[in-house]
Amino acid sequence: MLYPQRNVCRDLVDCSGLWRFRADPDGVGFTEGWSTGFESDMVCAVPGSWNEQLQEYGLMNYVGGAWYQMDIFVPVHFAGRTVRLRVGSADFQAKVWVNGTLVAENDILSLPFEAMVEDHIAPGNKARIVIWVSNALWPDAITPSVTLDTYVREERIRDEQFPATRPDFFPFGGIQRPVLLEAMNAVHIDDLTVTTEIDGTTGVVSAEAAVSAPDGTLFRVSLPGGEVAETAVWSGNAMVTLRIGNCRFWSMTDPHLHALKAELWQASLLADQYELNIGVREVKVVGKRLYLNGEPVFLRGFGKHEDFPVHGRAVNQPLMVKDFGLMKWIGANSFRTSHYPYAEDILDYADRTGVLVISELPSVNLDFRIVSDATLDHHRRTLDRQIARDKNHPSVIMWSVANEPGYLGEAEYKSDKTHAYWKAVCDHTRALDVTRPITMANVGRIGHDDPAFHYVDVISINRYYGWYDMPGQLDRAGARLKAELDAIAADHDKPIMVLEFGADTVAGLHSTTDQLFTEEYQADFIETYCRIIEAHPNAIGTHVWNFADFRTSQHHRRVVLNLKGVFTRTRDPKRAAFKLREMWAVPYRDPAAGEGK
Ligand code: BDP
Repeated sequence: MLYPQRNVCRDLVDCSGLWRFRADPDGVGFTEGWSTGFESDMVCAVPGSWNEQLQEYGLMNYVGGAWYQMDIFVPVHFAGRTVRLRVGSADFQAKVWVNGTLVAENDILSLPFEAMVEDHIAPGNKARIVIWVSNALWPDAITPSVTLDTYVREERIRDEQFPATRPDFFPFGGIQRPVLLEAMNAVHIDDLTVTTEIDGTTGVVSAEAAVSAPDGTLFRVSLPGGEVAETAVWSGNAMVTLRIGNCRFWSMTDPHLHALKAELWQASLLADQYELNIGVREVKVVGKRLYLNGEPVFLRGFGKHEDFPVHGRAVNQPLMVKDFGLMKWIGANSFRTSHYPYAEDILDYADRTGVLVISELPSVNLDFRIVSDATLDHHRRTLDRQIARDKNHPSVIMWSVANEPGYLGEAEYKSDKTHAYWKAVCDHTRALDVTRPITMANVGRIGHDDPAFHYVDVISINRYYGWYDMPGQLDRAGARLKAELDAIAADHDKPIMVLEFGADTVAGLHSTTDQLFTEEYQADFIETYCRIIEAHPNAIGTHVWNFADFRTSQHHRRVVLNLKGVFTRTRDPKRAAFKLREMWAVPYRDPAAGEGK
């Protein structure tokens, strides 16, 4: 899935801006024909979440459908060309009409979708784009819905969150990434898959294309160093391999990108061109270690969120640049896109800056009492889309296929059905991408005999001893954490990653003794975990929960925000940030490395 671009063969129109907006809690828009256009005084900025933006219009906690409309001028030179409409994300479900014709429907969370629209537009005129978006989830989604009834039925009324959501982050709604119109020739590259290998000092780059082009069209790939390879298209496909001598490999310290140029030629006519920044690197799990270009790596970093005042979950480039600056300042080398795929801008920037990314699917708190074939189908289709979108990023080193399934500790989780589910999900992931390891974030309530551990390459656990359990008692918490790491290591010869651990902290609250919510406690909590994890021979990383405070649904255990950030929501450092900076200035030392000396 290629991000639209502007070059000698392609052009694009960015439809960002103020779209006409209308909430539709009762779904009347469908019967009243809003898909051809509707009246409203209200606007919503795209990209943007509607919640904080339209708080004063009653939209803060709104869960349901809403309509967006924009009349966009289609340039004259789009005439006679193939035109692709691409919605970067519209959470969580959407339908799109162009000049009254339904062109796309989407139920894949937080990922792009597209439609070819040249038959529905008249270049030189405006085109009306209408998008219906709903931030309501459904029971079979890979992040299942909950309602007030769920809490009542389960006799957990004190767990009710408003808006009702199981995940511990706000269900922001809206068109949160750009809407783009891209023009290209009828003969064009639909997709490119680039994989890289290291052969001594040589970089081996394979570029495989899916194309709309007749057999015999020339597919040509070149690199800035002068390497070129070409082949004839056959049956909509083409593949070439290039070798880069004395290659500068992509790494954390030298994130070198090569601007790969893929082209389609019909005789002497250039029909299409696409430029892709690639990094030559190899990721592998061998035994209990993770390797980048043959060197073991220890991941130090965070689970994050796309979350900021007013913008909500929308792509926010100044914030992105700031966050990467803070990660560099603190000494982090990696983050996880908890708990959904992030905007492409963020992955591009990670490619440029050498930050490693665990790319997580938008699957949170799967409930194995209600998981169905439809859930597995949704999981597989999401994998298809996410891997199609993110496969060419050198920064993406691992897929996390879910966060905290079995969250309620339901008995159904430890069953053959769950084994079959994770086997199917991991098999599907490997069928799509053999070049990256797979992980999944296990929840404390399921403990360390999680069926998924048998199918993933890296075992990941989220743990909160010293917070939800054993509050204020870091000695007990640390002993428990160590015992659990040992128990997992005894059962599985695989790397272990601690993907979440953290403590809510009110910036400015202090205490001389261990006290929840204080800055000192958060710093001590994180230090205790980091020391235990780094000393464990199976551990390959610590990701603190969370990088910054973030908005949640309303619940008595959250003071507007989840306060586990080491930075506040507006990015001021808490004491733990300085503690991490001090600890992460000291290089990781592999406890197994000294053995036998
Ligand atoms: C974990 C979840 C994460 C929460 C965190 C917490 O994966 O989304 O925000 O706990 O409780 O269970 O802070």
